[in-house]
Amino acid sequence: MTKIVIATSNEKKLAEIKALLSELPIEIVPQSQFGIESCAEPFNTFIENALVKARFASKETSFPAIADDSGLCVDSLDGQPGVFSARFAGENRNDEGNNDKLLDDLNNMEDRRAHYYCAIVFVRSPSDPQPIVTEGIWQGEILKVRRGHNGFGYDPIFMDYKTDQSAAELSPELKNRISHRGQALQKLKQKLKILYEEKR
Ligand code: ITT
Repeated sequence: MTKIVIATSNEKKLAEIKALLSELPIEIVPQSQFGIESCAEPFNTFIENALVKARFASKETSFPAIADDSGLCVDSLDGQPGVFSARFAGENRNDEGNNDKLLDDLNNMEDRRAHYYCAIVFVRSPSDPQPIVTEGIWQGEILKVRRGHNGFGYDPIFMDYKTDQSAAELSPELKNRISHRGQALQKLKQKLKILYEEKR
């Protein structure tokens, strides 16, 4: 079975990715198994950062790699925290602090619309001239107080428009069906199926 490295250090993300790609005839290996450190994410766009993470993991392991770069974009903050979502409250990643900062920044604000965005990149090798790129967007708004205990990151304060529940109130299965990451991974899954199942 083909091995594919998942280029993330975020265990919660890894679990979501694994769940969605479980039916494919591939062996999913987290980059932690190779002792890989996170690489820098210096770009202003999610797609560029996902590409750099995927290439780095593929280079370090010599296997194909999948990376996710994602974040929360708030309309009234001109799309912030965006690519800085993981480090919104400072360099030390901290979901609690990030949520507190966002709630403070939106204090008394009427317009609380926001969306999660996810770019997924798959590379066959570090120099793959044809990376597969997919994306997903999840619309909602920022709550005034935390709700729910599932998920990670901004999930307790992100309300999904379709269910009127916070992302942290959704079951992991439902979140994966409708989320930005779920949408991007379902598209990737279709493309990987063609690559690994139908190739002669
Ligand atoms: P890797 O780079 O190692 O994959 P990371 O968590 O640093 O892990 P990103 O740079 O892509 O990943 O930052 C994503 C951040 O966006 C994440 O830490 C959360 O703060 C937020 N985020 C993305 N998807 C989310 C989700 O499904 N639920 C909640 N927050 C999410």
